[in-house]
Amino acid sequence: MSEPRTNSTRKILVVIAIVAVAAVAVTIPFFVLGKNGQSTLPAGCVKPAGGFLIVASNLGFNDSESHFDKGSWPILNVTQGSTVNITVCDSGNYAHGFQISNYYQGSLVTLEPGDVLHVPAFVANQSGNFLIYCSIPCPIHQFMQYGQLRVTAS
Ligand SMILES: [Cu+2]
Repeated sequence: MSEPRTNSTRKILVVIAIVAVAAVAVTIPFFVLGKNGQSTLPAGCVKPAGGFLIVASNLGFNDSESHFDKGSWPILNVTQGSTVNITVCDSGNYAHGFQISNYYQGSLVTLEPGDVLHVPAFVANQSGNFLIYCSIPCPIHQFMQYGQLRVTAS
């Protein structure tokens, strides 16, 4: 008489174990995302009107690590002669440099975690593709070397 009861208890335990494993599997990515700084942006980390927002997280510039094998990222498209506004924020755990070949290289700009950088507005007077990259050593440096400002000739 006691055997069926034991079997149903076992079934219930198996179901509980499956539910527990599933709950942990669903929850883990949220902790990982939190660690990567994706859930909270620094105060003032806002896309400028008509401009671009670049978030430097532990996953690169705008998650460039996940685009690493697909080519340049991030890509900022503008027309020659237009004024370019870019805000860069550091939502991750590492300091980064921020440079744009030809357009924003005057000084070595370093972003500390939590920093928000408003790149001084500039006019894209020269057409072509210009590299956007991190200019100081950091743990994810290789994923922050292939951004592009693409200036289309007017
Ligand atoms: Cu770097």
